Amino acid sequence: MNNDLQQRYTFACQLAKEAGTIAHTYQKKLVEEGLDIDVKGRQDFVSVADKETENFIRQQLSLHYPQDGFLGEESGVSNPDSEGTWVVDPIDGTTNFLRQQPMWCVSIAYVVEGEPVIGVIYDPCHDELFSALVGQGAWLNNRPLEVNQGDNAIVGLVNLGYSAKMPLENYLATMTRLLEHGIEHRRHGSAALGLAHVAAGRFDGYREDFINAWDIMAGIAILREAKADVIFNQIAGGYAIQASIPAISDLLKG
Ligand code: LIP
Repeated sequence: MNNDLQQRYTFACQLAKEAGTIAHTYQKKLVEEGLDIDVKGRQDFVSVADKETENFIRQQLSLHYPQDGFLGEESGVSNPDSEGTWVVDPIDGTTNFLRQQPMWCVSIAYVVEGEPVIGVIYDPCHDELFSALVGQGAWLNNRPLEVNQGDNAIVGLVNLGYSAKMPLENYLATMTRLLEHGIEHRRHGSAALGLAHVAAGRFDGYREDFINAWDIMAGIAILREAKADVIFNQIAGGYAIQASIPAISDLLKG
């Protein structure tokens, strides 16, 4: 294993936890102090917590890996021609965060030639670190993760994401097809955490038909190491993502 990658993985795991603590501190102060919130678009918000958490991550990565590229949801791209790029969502599930709900996380991925080789997702509300380094397995804290490979899986629960950038009919058709096959769904509003929960066996699958790189790259690395079926395609302006236990991959795809 490339020692540099191993060092980046270890660093990213610690960095995600430190960044998560910063964001969680903001959330805990929300009720007393409030937060300045900007509206980026329909159901798309950003607060000083997002910006400060991303600034911290970006500064630490720039200090320790100045030659690496960076793509952050709030601050954009730097060093785009570097060999590897850190792809970061400082708070994935921003709407939940701002409404003092727990379904949000810090997502950090290291991507080489368009493929995530390190994925780290930290949920500060539950102190859960989901992580993977290519070839080294997927982990939840110190527990190895692997999704159910059989066709005897107790299949029943899928996490769906929705973006208004895609026709509502697509989302409704997926929901209907699943329900017609007796499969329930939830919609938590954090793609990164939803993907991590598939790797942990809490959902049988995740699908979202338009999503950004910073929402999915860490989850893809983790799910591939957890032996899930992962399909992600670049589309105009973003990606489409699907990940599941093998038993329902075709049904989820439709
Ligand atoms: C969110 C995604 C979610 C999607 C939301 C939003 P954010 O990311 O994780 O899956 O449906 O529209 O993009 O904005 O909370 O970082």
